[in-house]
Amino acid sequence: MTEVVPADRGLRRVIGDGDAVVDGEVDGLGPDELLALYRNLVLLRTYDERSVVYHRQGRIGTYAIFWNHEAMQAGSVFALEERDWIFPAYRESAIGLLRGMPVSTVLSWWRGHPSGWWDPREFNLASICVPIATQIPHAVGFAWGSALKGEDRVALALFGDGATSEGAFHEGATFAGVMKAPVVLFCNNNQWAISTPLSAQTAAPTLADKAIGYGIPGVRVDGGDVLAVYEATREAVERARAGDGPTFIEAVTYRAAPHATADDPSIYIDPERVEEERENECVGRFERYLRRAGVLTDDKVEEIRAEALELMRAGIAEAEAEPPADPGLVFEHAYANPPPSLAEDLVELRRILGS
Ligand SMILES: Cc1ncc(C[n+]2csc(CCOP(=O)(O)OP(=O)(O)O)c2C)c(N)n1
Ligand SMILES: [Mg+2]
Repeated sequence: MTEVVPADRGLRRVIGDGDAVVDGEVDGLGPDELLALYRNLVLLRTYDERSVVYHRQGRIGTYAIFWNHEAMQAGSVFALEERDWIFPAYRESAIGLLRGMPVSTVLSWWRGHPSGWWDPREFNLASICVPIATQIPHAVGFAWGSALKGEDRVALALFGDGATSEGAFHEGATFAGVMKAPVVLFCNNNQWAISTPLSAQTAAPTLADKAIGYGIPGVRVDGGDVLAVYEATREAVERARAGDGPTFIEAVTYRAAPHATADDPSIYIDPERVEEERENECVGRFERYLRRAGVLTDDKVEEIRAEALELMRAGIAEAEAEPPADPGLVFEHAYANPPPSLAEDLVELRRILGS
């Protein structure tokens, strides 16, 4: 039975505001799990903030900032088992850190270095998709294939609001619904696709409404509330594991940083709305919740932040210690039978690089 939360109903939330809106609790999450979740949020936040600095210092290339997306990433992954697979987009480039991937690997990816490539089977993490929505049919096909093989695996596909306008989303969601693939379609609705606002993206009242057309449940959560994200994903994972098929989750947030380091949002975005979002950003919200619950102290915050910073320092040092890649790699994997002009291009590239 399809259930969609109507547009006029509030988003699902667990974290209160420390005032009139009281804090909720999530079954099964004790102090240890809550702290583990906080650690994951801080790791992602630290990665993101340091990466913007590294970009400005010319140490990594163009970077897709995910500031304030951490709750959606950490919350959804926390609901998975290790054997479940993640299919990320560029906005989730550092999600592998939550699976024990070294920081240097992710940084190397952004440095365009081959040491940033990984074997997806090592972390049950597919490679990052930059073409919008292409990871969705990958995730659905993987999930269906796993089910056919009798494996107990769920796939989590992460994508943006803009991705829901792509053919690949439609194809993946249709297929997932019909085949009852054990997949979670997780949409981070940050209300922008570079400079295209949500209002120009769709006439649907909510993105979760789209789920009706695929015959799958659509749920809406506050994307800045890590506990609501976790709980909604856990339910979706349980449905998938029980053989009840996919769920579409729309996590609503608002992009509080530029699309990427190459973008200037000041010419199209509403600065007051950004300010509002930044004040209520997701890591601080969870931190205040944990303090109210008596789970987090100043010392613990310091320790967790220092640990994450140290990981970043070591990670960038390791990435920068990699010997430069052979420029021939740029050409090697593009053609089975390369046209002769490419050989000339490579000679020219080697001349310029002095390699
Ligand atoms: C197939 C395809 N078309 C266009 C682009 C160019 N492009 C890069 S990011 C982006 C916006 C995507 O927005 P959304 O899906 O909301 O994700 P967000 O960046 O907000 O996380 C576009 C159109 C692309 N990468 N792939
Ligand atoms: Mg978006």
